[in-house]
Amino acid sequence: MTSEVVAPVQLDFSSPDFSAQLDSLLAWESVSNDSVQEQVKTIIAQVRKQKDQAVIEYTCRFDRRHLSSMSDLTLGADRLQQALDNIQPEQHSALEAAASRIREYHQHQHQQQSSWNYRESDGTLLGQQVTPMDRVGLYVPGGRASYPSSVLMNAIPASVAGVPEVVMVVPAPDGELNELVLAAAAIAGVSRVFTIGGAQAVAALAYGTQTIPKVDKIIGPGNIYVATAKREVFGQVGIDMIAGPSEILVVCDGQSNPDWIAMDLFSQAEHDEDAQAILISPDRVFLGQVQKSINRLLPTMERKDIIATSLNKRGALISVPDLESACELVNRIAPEHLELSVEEPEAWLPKIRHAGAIFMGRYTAEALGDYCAGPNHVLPTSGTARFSSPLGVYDFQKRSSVIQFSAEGASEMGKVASVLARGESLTAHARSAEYRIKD
Ligand code: HSO
Ligand code: ZN
Repeated sequence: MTSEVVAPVQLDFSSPDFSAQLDSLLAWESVSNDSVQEQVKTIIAQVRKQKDQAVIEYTCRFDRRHLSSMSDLTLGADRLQQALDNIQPEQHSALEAAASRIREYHQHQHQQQSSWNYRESDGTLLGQQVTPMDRVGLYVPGGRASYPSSVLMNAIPASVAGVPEVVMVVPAPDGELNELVLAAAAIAGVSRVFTIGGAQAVAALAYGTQTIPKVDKIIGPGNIYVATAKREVFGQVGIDMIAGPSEILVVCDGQSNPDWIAMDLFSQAEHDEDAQAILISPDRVFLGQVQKSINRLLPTMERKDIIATSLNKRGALISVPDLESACELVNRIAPEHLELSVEEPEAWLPKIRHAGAIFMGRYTAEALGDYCAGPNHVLPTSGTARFSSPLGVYDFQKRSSVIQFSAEGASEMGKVASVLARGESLTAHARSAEYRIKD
């Protein structure tokens, strides 16, 4: 049992040790383990060889289920519809409300991703054609981190991108299913659900079995077995990023309600003992007030043990000389979620270069972004916002280059290609281009 005393480390931007302290605060080893990798490789090989039979056997073994055929693992459209009846009407309408905002946001994103082309003066046409993938597989974990909101966030962009089939897998340990997850799947337009999980589910989606269709890309979070399996099948199929623990970084000018800020830090700390919640402020008195709010509010929290462990292990209160240095620090940390709880967030926004999602102003709780603001809650973690972006419509599309030469264009460019091809000693290339040169 974790103690309820919470003391996130206190750091000072101006101290000479700060850089080293920051590095150790942010250090995060993405999980990888040789023995897990061996087991995962065996599971993948078995599923490739024995297909449905291997999936059934692993599911009986790992999820303690009694199954005779794949039909016991398959949920059709009527079972998903039934889940909508099984949940509270209030939950149903909240899921619908969230889904429609997520859909609308991603439709805007879709409009920015269209095909384009241009014509050169001799009639040559060049462009890019954007097309959706044919089929994607969504992995939904079982247990504590089985989030209906994540079903919406993963499946809706795929359907907005025009992917005709989204297949979902979700383990049902001991036969237990989460009705809210199934209801979210129904609302998000998931086509089929298989109640399987672990590396065997990833392998089945990557290679296909008699029953489970092979997909083009596997998305969605999972435990170390799932993450390892996704890495193993990458190349055979596309995968999304391997998510690390949740993170929140709050920059506050000291004028917000300290209870609000403490609860915002808790909101990500409660996900996971490895989650990271950091507050940066130029106001030392305010940092002390937030520490007091943390102490007072923590005992009221259902997940107080997880929050306490997370804040003690990876949390921090950082004092900075001014908001300018706060922004510099944000860019070094490149957090998954950034709250700019300051008077004029618009003035600071242009200074933020690296953050998965930016929550502007005192009213914009990060939690709203997790559920219903509209933008995606699948975001780059562990500093990867330096080079990657939120999950979006673009993750379910690919681009094809389109090239059409006019006779004249082919003649002109044939000369260029011919010279370059001969330089590479590729004569067939050269002659193919030369055929089209006009005399
Ligand atoms: N904050 C999580 C997503 C989530 N929150 C799901 C609540 N449910 C991503 O870091
Ligand atoms: Zn969250």
